[in-house]
Amino acid sequence: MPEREAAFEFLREQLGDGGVDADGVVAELRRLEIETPSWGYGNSGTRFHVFPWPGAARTVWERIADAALVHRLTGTCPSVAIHIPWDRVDDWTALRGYAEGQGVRLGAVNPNLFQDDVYRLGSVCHPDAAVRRQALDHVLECVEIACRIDSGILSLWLADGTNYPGQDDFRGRYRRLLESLGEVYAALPDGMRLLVEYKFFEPAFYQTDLPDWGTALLVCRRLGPQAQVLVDTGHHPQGTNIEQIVALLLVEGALGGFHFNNRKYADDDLIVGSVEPFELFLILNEIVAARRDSATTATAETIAFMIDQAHNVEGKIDAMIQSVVNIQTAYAKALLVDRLRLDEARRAGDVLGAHRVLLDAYETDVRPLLAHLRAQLGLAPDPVQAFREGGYAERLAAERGAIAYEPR
Ligand code: PSV
Ligand code: MN
Ligand code: MN
Repeated sequence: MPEREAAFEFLREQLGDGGVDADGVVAELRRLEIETPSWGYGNSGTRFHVFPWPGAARTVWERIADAALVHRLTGTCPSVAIHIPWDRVDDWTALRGYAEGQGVRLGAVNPNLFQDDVYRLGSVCHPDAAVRRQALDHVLECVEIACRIDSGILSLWLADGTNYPGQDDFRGRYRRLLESLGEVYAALPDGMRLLVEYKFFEPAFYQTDLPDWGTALLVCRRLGPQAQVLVDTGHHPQGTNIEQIVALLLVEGALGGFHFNNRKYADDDLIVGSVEPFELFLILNEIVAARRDSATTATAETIAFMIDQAHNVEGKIDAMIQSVVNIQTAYAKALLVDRLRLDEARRAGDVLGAHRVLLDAYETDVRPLLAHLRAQLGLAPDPVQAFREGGYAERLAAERGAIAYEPR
């Protein structure tokens, strides 16, 4: 028996002693799907500089090809989110066909309401009705694109807000927000979801129109059940308890999806789980718990797991694979939590006993489980190593060169 399988057998036995069915965990891991973002494959940077990365994707076709490579190496990323206009093409059937030929499908459609000069004072909250109209027409075009590519998700992030007290009227902006999104909602076909993303800061630094999960939830409540909240892990103040937000949104049936990344950088450029893997585990633990609770299973089962990263000083594909592996790892650990023991400890008031149940799962080395899953899928046990040793980066660098490319 190869060493890898022996490690899995050993772990299977160990987990079995604790009442955990390792094969069941592997089967659940197999169902996990993570969407990667087209914009994470091109060059990007800070407002100070964009460092060109040799081989970074330069066109939408290359971005899709790179997402497909990530899927081939990980087996868990069958779809790729697109951003309009960065990924706009004349022939959507052709792009869709190309993606499918590469083994992936087009996923969430992200409108862009922040890069045009007219948006200086906002987009759908702008004081001028003509600008709001332009913004809405763009979002409505994205709904149409989503229909053409058969995507079920429109994910919306607004850069709207103000920089100075007195600059605009809070009540007026909120009403404009509701009215605008009401028009978007009315255009959604059955089965399409509008995911409303919040961010507590930037690019407007005094006031943000969708600053937090509470405001996003209020808006979704006004709109209807096809509108849900999108939690971008990078969009919170440092001390925020994101797993609690996740739990509350699950109970409210309002958790639509995630944009995974690391908030250490303030926004979204670092690899998810690279700095706070325990937090990622705790977030996924809430999801697993909600899946086991009949009152929340339905919502928990439809959560869109999406990565929202744009890498500055590192290789794009390598970084994306590491992000995927970090999510898989945290999810595998969340699946190991002994929920019966946790419940008992909680009921007995055993504060630290309950905490230790989580630590037991978190401290388990799940690499043999993941390697076993990949072997089932016919993949290399370590996708990062497979990418690094497969000559992909060198081949792409030779083909594409190092041209600074900014999609804007
Ligand atoms: C800006 O903060 C942002 O990172 C949001 O998280 C969006 O989801 C993303 O850009 C793509 O528009
Ligand atoms: Mn995001
Ligand atoms: Mn962001």
